[in-house]
Amino acid sequence: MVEKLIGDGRAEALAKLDGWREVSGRDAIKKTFRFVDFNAAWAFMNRVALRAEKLDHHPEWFNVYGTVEITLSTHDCDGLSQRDIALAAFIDGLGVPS
Ligand code: H2B
Repeated sequence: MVEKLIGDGRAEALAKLDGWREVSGRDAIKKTFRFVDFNAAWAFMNRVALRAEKLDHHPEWFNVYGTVEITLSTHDCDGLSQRDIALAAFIDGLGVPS
């Protein structure tokens, strides 16, 4: 079972991320990315997808043309875990505009 992030550990983990917001009504974080066109958005999604497969941790996402909205949550603990933080940090590290 994956451990849910709570309390100080959760606050510390979230503080390391860039621009991710907590989703209201569920235990998840979300960030929106904007690209010049669909091609750029898809290239980004491909990079995230390859990492998600490697981590065995997958995003919930929504794409329209150059916009990609990503929601991260851990289904195995029905909330936020270190796995979400790791994937979010990887995505931040790609250095794309948000
Ligand atoms: N992704 C996310 N976001 N949460 C999970 O709990 C999860 C996952 N679990 N990807 C993984 C796959 C699990 O279902 C497999 C069996 O390891």
